[in-house]
Amino acid sequence: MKTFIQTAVAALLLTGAAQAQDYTLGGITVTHPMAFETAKNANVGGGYMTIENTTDTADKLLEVRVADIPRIELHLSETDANGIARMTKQDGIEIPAGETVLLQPGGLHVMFMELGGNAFELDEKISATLVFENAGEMNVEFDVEARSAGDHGGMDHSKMGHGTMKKSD
Ligand SMILES: [Cu+2]
Repeated sequence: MKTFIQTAVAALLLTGAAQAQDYTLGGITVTHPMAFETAKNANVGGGYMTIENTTDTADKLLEVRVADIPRIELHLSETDANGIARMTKQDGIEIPAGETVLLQPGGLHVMFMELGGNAFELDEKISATLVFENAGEMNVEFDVEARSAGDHGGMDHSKMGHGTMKKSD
């Protein structure tokens, strides 16, 4: 039966992988870039993905570009001992050799800013270019997905004043 179970598990893994879009450039693989739908009047939205570096050289995500969004930053969300969440602007996101880095709610994320009323709508796709120091420029599409209960640990960017943001530089 072992063979049967292994086959079944492999089939499940393949099915799961097929649902999320993967992008590969050089030794960098980006899995499931996504953003949550935003409120109509929201000015900012968060972007998330998994980035794997299969090479033996460190790489770095330097910036994210989207044609219609004038300002996009890379942020780290952290919650201090008093439960106050803060976002710090990052000077790129390091992707160490052979490692996988998660951009996820409550941690590292792409911050789409100055949306100016162009809300992210459910099932929309946002065409973006990820710029890596070594791998170069990778075109991806962020899937806009519904906010879920499991997302409550994430920061509600639409309510968060950027006055609490500290710049690391
Ligand atoms: Cu942010």
